[in-house]
Amino acid sequence: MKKTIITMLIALVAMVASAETYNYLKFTKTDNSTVTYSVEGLKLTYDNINVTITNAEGTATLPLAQVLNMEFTNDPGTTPSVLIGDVNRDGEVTIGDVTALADYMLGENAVDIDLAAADVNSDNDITIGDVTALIDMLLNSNK
Ligand SMILES: [Ca+2]
Ligand SMILES: [Ca+2]
Repeated sequence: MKKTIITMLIALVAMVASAETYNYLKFTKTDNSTVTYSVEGLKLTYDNINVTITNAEGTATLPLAQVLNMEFTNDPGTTPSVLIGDVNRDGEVTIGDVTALADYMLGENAVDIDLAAADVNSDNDITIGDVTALIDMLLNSNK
């Protein structure tokens, strides 16, 4: 079972994290995007659903189902380019993203959105202001 393997992998990485000399931990996601975290102060915890990565820079959570691979690296990687407004990660900004964001705001737990893309007005918070900004964006792009 894939989830079991991933869970074991995370346990293993968590175990060797302090012994390694690499600077970064890189996750490859099922959509082939990658996220890289500094190992400074790194701590990994996980449950049946998510892996939580805590380091000196903060805390991030990844759904286990999206984790394809993880490895240590000295390459900081490139910050994955986020298409602002593409809340549902389908590669374009459409009314579907407004719906996804609205569902998220309404607390629909099943909604998996790209929080970085959803912060349309760049205030580091997901609020109704982002819904408004997203709608403005759509209106201005004539979609
Ligand atoms: Ca979209
Ligand atoms: Ca915002």
